[in-house]
Amino acid sequence: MVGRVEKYLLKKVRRDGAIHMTLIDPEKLSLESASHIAREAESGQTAAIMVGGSTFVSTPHLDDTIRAIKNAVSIPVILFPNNVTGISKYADAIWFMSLLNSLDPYFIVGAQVLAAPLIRKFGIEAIPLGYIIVGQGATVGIIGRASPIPYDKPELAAAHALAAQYLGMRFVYLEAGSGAKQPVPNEMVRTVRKLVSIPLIVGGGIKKGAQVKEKVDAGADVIVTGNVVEGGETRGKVKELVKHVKWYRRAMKQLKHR
Ligand code: 1GP
Repeated sequence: MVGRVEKYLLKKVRRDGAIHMTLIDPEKLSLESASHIAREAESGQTAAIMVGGSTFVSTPHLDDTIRAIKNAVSIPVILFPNNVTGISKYADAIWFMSLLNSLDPYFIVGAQVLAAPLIRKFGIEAIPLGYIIVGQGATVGIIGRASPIPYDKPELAAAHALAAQYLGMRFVYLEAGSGAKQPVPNEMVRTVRKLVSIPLIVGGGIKKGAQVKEKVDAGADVIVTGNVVEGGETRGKVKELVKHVKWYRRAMKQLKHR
């Protein structure tokens, strides 16, 4: 069943062409910084706040972080868990994700089995997501025991994404890893876009508006940034990224009206 947060995201993607989401890593930030960044990101027009990190965070700290963010913003707060410890009852939704190119069944379905009853008990909206790690894979690749898809194998990424769609997942995420030196290549985004019709999320190492524009032009529906907005001046940075997210839609509209 498609829940409230998912409906909101789909509607926004349809309306704006593509959207931006801000990732907040509770491992790195105090409660004050997390809520400050979320507030600034919301006023910069990010569509939702994702909360999660690649390594361990205590559940009480995660709970406190989500509550602080919820108090600061009215946009949805979506969990982006790396394990069962990444669940908080205070969140609006959770990416119910399977790391499709993990070598360890725990990250494909094991953690999900442990998490499912808890998610039901807490009444958190679950949004099914196929998660694919590409390139160097960064910390998440190591923790998730992934066999990352090389940057020059877009057809492999597309095969994974198509498998996600055929398995009934409603979103697919191409992840270069937080702080990746090189984001997911445009060619890979383009190849995946040609094959799959579910919304495509792209993240990892994206810092500049020009990169956002390229990914959206190649077919990304959702751009996720984390690191770049953590260093201060969040509002201005998010505004710039969002401007480029919306660029494509505007350009298409202008073409239509000619
Ligand atoms: C990581 O894709 C996200 O899961 C965001 O990456 O922190 O590099 O923006 P960055």
